[in-house]
Amino acid sequence: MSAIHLGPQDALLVIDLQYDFLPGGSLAVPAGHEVIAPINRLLAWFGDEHRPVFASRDWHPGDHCSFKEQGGPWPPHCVADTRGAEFANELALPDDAIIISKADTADQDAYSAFNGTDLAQQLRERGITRVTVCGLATDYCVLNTVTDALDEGFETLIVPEAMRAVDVHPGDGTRALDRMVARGAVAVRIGDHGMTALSVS
Ligand code: VGL
Ligand code: ZN
Repeated sequence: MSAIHLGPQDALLVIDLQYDFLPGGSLAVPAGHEVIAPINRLLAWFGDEHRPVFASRDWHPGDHCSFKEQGGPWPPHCVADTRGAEFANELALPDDAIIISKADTADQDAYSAFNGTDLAQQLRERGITRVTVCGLATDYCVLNTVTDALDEGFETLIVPEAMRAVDVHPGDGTRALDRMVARGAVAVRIGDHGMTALSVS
């Protein structure tokens, strides 16, 4: 197991930690709240090292194409400027977190935080070449963000203990993790102060 050292190349990406994806929300991810404590440890560490934090959010209009009423697969969720779209209050986001809103027009969905946003440009402007990805949900927005990050040329660390899956089909989350690693993401675990790479089996 090798320790990860943060440097000027690093940023943290927190994916969609919004009330509608947490227990009680309209598209609750099972045990989604369990990621908050590990993500807060990551936030403390990246903060100590003065590394930038990006927080994505699903930011849908009320008639979004992914909603069942519009023929999509999901119940209405994360409608812009509603409580369900707010970041969880328990999440210790720094005041200077950079917020990336996605899927904010009615006719397009975007699971990836890179899709239709300026995330890649904002990372490059800051000299970021490596991202650490955590959040919800493993099998949708995290998976698509991670594969886009790799396609965009970013070295990509993933933190399985700081993610949870929707698991529409049992095993979707595990398969998503396998796919991310197969594409080149490096799985890490959170240690006492920092992260270590998990050996790939
Ligand atoms: C997500 C389903 C629909 C996600 C977003 O954040 O993973 N999943 N919209
Ligand atoms: Zn959505």
